[in-house]
Amino acid sequence: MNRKKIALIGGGQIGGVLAQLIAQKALGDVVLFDIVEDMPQGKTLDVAEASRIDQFDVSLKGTNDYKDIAGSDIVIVTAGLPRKPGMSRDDLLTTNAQIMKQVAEGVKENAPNAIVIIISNPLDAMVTLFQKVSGFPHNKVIGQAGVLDSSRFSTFIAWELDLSVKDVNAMVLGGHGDTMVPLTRYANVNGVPVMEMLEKKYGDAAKAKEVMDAMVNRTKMAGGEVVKLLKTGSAFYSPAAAAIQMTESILKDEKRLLPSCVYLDKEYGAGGYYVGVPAVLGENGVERIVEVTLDDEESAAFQNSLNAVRSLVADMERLGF
Ligand code: TXD
Repeated sequence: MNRKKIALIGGGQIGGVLAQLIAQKALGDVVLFDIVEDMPQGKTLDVAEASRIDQFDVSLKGTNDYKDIAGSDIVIVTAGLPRKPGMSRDDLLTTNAQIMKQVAEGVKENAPNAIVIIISNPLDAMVTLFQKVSGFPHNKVIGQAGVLDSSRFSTFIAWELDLSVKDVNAMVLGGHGDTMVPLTRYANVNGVPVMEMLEKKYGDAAKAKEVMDAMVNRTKMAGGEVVKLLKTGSAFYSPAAAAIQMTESILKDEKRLLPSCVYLDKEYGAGGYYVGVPAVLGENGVERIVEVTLDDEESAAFQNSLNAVRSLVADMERLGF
């Protein structure tokens, strides 16, 4: 049988939606791993029982045993605690680093050839740690943040301009935190610059900038906005959708250009850090990194975000990881 196999490490809110989306899109067989007994078995049973309705033939297995992930083509990691209201993503560092270390060891031992997508927060540090502990090649360890942050930004632009989000192209670079960098100058609607459309709408460049700044700020704070409303847990539908887009690009070798948390050596002058930039994702994982030309202001914002990632990684190392 040559169906693809996708392992999900963490069977919580995002893990459950991932299992359902993979089944509905028939991307491959699913193994849902969690340390909580019976829960992943219950979730996969529930998703599988919709197979007649949703017309899918993939198999779904819930497990508490890493051995079941053997032979996985893709591993998506959501294991870890989510934020509570008032917490920053970085507040999760110690707990989630302990979890990520165990996960990296489990994946290394049981699915050594997989391409891995990390979702757990604080994202940039968790991707760094997974790669360090597993020793997997950098092109096979990728973080999901940019696809979601960019979708959030695009959604706000579509609402503001009162047109279909399908035609909005907007990208967010940098770390997955408050310093992220929504690229306003490149944002467009089927090629028409968003700034130009805002200036026409308001007939005033200053007002257009004010509206754009508000959308940029809402994008930066979008995760927290959802956390505050949910009160327990953080966003889960949209992060799952984002990881599925990356998974599809890899499994089907689509080579889509997606903002992803990838390892940068010389690119962007990053010097050996994981941070969000546009990357071509295909059957080999990260196949190419695209360097966007940044003006002085964008470049300073990107460096600021990179510095935040550097200090997060330094904190993690100080904690002994
Ligand atoms: O865009 C992004 N990258 C993100 C990331 C957007 C939103 C949320 N993001 C982060 O994803 C969030 O801050 C969390 O760190 C993860 C997972 O979020 P989710 O909402 O799915 O959290 P849950 O529902 O608490 O699920 C986490 C599961 C839960 O079932 C635990 O039992 C399990 O992780 N868990 C473990 N699984 C395997 N191994 C270990 N050691 C383990 N510890 C806990």
